[in-house]
Amino acid sequence: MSKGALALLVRGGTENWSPERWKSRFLDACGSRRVALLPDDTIDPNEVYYAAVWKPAEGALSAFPNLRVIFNLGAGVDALIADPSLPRVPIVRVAIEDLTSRMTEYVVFQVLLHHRQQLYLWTCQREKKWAPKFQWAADTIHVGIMGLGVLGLDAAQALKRLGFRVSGWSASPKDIAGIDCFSGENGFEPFLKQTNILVCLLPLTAHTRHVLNRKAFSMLDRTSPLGAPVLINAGRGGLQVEADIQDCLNDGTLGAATLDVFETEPLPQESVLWSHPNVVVTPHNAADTDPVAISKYVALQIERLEAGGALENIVDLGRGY
Ligand code: NDP
Ligand code: OXD
Repeated sequence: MSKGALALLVRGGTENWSPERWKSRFLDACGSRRVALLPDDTIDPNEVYYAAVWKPAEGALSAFPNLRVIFNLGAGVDALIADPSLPRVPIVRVAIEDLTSRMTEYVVFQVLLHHRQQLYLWTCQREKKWAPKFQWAADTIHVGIMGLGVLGLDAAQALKRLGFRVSGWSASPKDIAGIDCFSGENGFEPFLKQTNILVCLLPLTAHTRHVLNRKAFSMLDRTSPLGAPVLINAGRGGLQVEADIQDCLNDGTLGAATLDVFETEPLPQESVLWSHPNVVVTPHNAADTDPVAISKYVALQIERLEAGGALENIVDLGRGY
């Protein structure tokens, strides 16, 4: 009996999303199973049981009548599930140690960058100015993390270990040692009111779109040694209202921002965010997805499923994440 093939549909364009690189890793991980990088005229659509995808073209997956599982090659599924013709099969997203620790590195690095006044120090260095400033302790800063899922929780715990006061906001109530937990609409304002550095690790859904807006920024706490609050968004660009971020940086409602994700990616050349002195821009690679670790994760899930086991990290389409 045929093992069925795995079809790989990867929208490339950047070094870490090279389709050929993904194919080579999947060939290593999948043993004797056929791996076809689409478009591939030699593949019989009936033969495709599994698809591993990143931002496939709308409708591309409906070509496979025997599809059993769609593996999304990242943690966020917003782009994938926006396709109304998506086959009704389980969608599995990435939730693995490799990706989680990369995101935690990013969040810790960016929180420390703002906490340790690195933007100011870089300016001093460029001007050859020896001008130390008072440096406050970590426990005077309250970091608030939006999203206490796989990524948010790990980042929260790492920041807690560094001595920051940490709180989190999620859809459902949580009880996590050492972390002040808030949830739902009622928890939003009290969560923001005690936050000095706001870190967003939410998925993009109908409920979370544009949650990072002027109204939210105005509620952040301004009484810490940091003064004006800081925004760090590594979730999705659709979570933020960029015009509000720019205006709030300019009128002091926000002191600084680190943005890894944008309403339009790549960030357009004309965006003022590129050169704003208080903004750190990174090109959506807070937590690069590693083809070696992820192809192994997918191959293992297929093996387990075919041995009668259950899939892990299935997306709940009702919630949208
Ligand atoms: P999870 O699904 O594990 O966690 C999502 C968290 O968001 C949960 O705590 C959930 O609450 C919370 N949440 C969802 N909707 C709401 C809402 N309406 N109000 C309040 N809280 C809400 O996701 P991950 O942690 O794995 O990933 C989060 C996101 O990070 C991804 O969806 C992706 O967009 C982004 N990402 C970005 C990367 C980058 O390189 N920039 C890399 C990887 C991911 P609850 O726990 O109650 O369900
Ligand atoms: C992801 C991403 O969702 O890289 O994994 O953005």
